[in-house]
Amino acid sequence: MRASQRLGICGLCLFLLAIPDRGSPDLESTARAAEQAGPSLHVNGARLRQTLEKLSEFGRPAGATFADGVTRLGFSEEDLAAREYVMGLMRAAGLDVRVDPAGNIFGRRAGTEDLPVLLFGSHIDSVPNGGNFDGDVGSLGAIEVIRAMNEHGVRTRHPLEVVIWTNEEGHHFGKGLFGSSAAAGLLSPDVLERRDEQGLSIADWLHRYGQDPARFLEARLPPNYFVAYLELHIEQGGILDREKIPIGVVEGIVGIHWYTCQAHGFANHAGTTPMDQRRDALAAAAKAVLAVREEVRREPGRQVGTVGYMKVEPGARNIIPARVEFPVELRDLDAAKIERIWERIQQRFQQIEREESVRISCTLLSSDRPALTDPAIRQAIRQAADSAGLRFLDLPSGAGHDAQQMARLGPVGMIFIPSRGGISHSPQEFSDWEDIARGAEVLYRTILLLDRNPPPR
Ligand code: HGY
Ligand code: MN
Ligand code: MN
Repeated sequence: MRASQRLGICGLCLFLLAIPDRGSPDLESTARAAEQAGPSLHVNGARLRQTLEKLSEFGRPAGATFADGVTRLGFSEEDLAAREYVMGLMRAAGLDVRVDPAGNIFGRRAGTEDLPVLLFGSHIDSVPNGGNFDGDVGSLGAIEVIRAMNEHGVRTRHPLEVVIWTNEEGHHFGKGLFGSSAAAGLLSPDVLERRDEQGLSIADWLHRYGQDPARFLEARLPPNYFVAYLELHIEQGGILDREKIPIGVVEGIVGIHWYTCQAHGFANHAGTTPMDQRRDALAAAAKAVLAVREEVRREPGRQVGTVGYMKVEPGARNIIPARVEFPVELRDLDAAKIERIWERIQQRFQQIEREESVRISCTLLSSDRPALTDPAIRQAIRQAADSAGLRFLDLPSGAGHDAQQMARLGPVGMIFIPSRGGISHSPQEFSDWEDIARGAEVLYRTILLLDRNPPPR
């Protein structure tokens, strides 16, 4: 990890109080006031925490507590209810709220000039049995920034838009970054026919989200829609926590390939079929899992590969498994490396087919390109952290984010805060409330800096 760690002025302590600015109307002095505010926060950490704790109730298991995490899948009743709560927060903050044909929620705050927007936000859907911070911190942190600007009488040149992306995790329907992909014009309408375990299609869910699937392609944002896209997010890894550094300046976001594979064997009697006459789909799939891990480890670097589940049929202890479905997920900052590793994995699968007399077939479910963040936005984030007296560290993102789809449309930046123990996609996912407030403060200050000096096109 290139630790371009630069120490900012180390603030002695942070005040979790909104320091009332005397409402200076002009932009220059407002932004400068923010920069010169030192470690005091403009955002209200206690208020932000309260909204995050309320959001965590949508999809919390019955009888559970905050610490038990959440299941709030994109395109689910829990997500639908949570969206109403979040849109209520946006309206209460004075934002003009609209929902696009892919279900993405936008909340607009007028600027003083007719300019492209400064866009910032994240997602509120979760993985199954996930945590209460992934996506939520950036989504509700963005709304807290708007409230803080209202309280401080801040006007910006650029219109500001908070965005809540639909179905970022993609657990439903196997298309991650769904809403931001639609906004980037990367999805064709045939994706709407994908069905979930209840037999409902994405089109059915879009109707439930108040949208007309026939207008799906209108979700694509026009060219030059934003001058910069920013996303505050938990790191989901352990670097910042281990280094005890509160702010991460994201260098780039990994590409992610999702494949779905099937091992096709032959069901037969477990007692009467000799061991050398079996076509055992599960034994073949087990070899395939280890082959994925070996091929990912075969070359140096940060690449990762995962087989997250197996579905075995018919699934009885006295029948030789006939069919096994398993996913393969590959990630790296280098798309060519992902392809190279996948080639090697497929060769290993062909060898397993010969050894086990089992056919293995795989289809590409989705692939999202890696994305580098914008240097000028990275510098603005460093400057914002510095002005708040916060140390920062440049680092890559091993997690995928909506920002990587927005990078197709314009300059993006991401601000990370530490994840305790590097744990995420788990009920044990946790970030300190002070770190969350600090992250929102850096988002606040970065927006003001970019408003005055937007990144070059
Ligand atoms: O899977 C990911 O990297 C992200 O959390 N959706
Ligand atoms: Mn996320
Ligand atoms: Mn996630």
